[in-house]
Order: sequence, then structure tokens, then C-alpha cells
Amino acid sequence: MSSDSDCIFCKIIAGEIPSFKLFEDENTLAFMDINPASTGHALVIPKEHAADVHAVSEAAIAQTVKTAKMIALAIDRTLNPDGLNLLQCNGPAAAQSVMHFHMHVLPRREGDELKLNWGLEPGDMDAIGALAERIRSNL
Ligand code: DGP
Repeated sequence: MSSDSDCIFCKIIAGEIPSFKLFEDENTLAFMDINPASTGHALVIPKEHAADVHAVSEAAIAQTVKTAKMIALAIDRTLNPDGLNLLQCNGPAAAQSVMHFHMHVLPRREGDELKLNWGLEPGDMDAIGALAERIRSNL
């Protein structure tokens, strides 16, 4: 499986840097976003390194969407949000900051006025870790 030693998400897959892991199978990994745009913001990635929608294989994108659906359900059970975005960004103009294909699972609240080009503010790691445990228990 292709990997890029300079890619932060490949390092998370390899366990070289820590993450609040939610779910892992042979082809995908789901974990909490550490710069959350909303409470419960999670990411789903293929293990195969590919920069964006143009580079990712059809198999990997299908596996990633399947895992994203499972994570969306677990987040729904855990947080009961008013809505939820599945979002995927391609290229700097579309606010892609990590060049490893990923899907955002973004819980939403009525009137939260979340801008989809959110700033990358570090979250509260204790709160994110505690939430990861709650979401895992709802998988
Ligand atoms: P995008 O802007 O669509 O490329 O989203 C990248 C997301 O990845 C952004 O919301 C912040 C998040 N992120 C960046 N670095 C890390 C990291 O080291 N760990 C985790 N868990 N998330 C990260």
C-alpha cells in the first residue's frame, strides 16, 4: 500500500504520531480532528496515500465513504446533532491543508453559523479524547 513518509496522515496510520482513533480496518482509519470545526469533528482516511479526489483509487474512495457512513451513525448516536456534513476538500483554494485524501464528518447545530473554511484552532485534547471514547462505544 502506498505511503508518503512526509505525510502527517500517513504518520498517524503508521502510529508514528498519536491520534484519538475511532475505528480502523484493513483499508481505512477514522480519528478525531484535533482542530475541530465543531464538537465531535472526525476524519476518515484511506490507508493508501493519495493526495486528493483525482489521485485516490475508486476502491479507496468507496471504502472511505463506507467507513464515513459508520462514523456518522456513531456520532449521531453519541451527540444527537441537528445535522451533519460529510465534506471533502481538494486543493488549497478549496481549503485542503493536508494532502492526503480525507473526509470530514462534521456534526452541526441549528444556527451554528459554521463557515466551511474554518480556521485551524487547536481543540481541547482532554475533551476530544473523552468524546472519542463515547463515539467508539456507539460504533
Ligand atoms: P483539510 O483542511 O480539509 O485539509 O482538513 C485537514 C484537517 O486535518 C483539519 O481540520 C485539521 C486536521 N489535522 C491537521 N493535522 C492533524 C493532526 O496531526 N492530527 C489530527 N487528528 N488532525 C489534524
